Amino acid sequence: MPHELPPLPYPEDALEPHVDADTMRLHREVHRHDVERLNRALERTRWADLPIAETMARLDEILDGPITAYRRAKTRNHGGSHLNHSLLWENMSPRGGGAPDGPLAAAIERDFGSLVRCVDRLTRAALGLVGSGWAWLVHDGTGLQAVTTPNNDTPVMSGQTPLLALDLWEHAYLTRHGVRRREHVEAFWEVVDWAAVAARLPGPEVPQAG
Ligand code: MN3
Repeated sequence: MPHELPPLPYPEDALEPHVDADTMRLHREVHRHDVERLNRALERTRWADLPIAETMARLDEILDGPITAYRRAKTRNHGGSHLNHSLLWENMSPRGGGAPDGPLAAAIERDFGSLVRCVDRLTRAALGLVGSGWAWLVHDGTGLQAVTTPNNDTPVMSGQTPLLALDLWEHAYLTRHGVRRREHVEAFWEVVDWAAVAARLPGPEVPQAG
């Protein structure tokens, strides 16, 4: 079964005025093209049917051998795009914004001091990234971190659990904001679906018996 563009969980204009419909249409096309190119890269290989998160987590192990260097590079880029964008759509909602509660609020308080400081750390990371890439709220196994990845690299490649994805490629904001990445980042905070972010938080470790 080839990879498929996941349906958008809301209409393309649902995030107006924070994310405009033209940007969303272009952005969905970017994702669609990357899914097509990912499928071409994996065609007739034994890893074509793996879930994309598993492929990205096991990239070196799965795409082994000198003749697969081209496929590995293509899979890293287009597979990362597919995984990252799939998370991005779920991270946003017309009912977004506001503040998290429950275990996510507690974890943010513990690891950043407050939601304001968490958002500030992520914003500064996003504005500090040179070139195309992503900013992330991740869980690293012990706590939350604000990190960035270049290009379409994804935190699962280094064993981290991505909770929140912020797209910093120019296609995500050029239409609406020109080169003003800060405007794009500030608009993003208005549509973040904190409940969806919280749902990705790993549960407490269950001690292994004997
Ligand atoms: Mn994008």
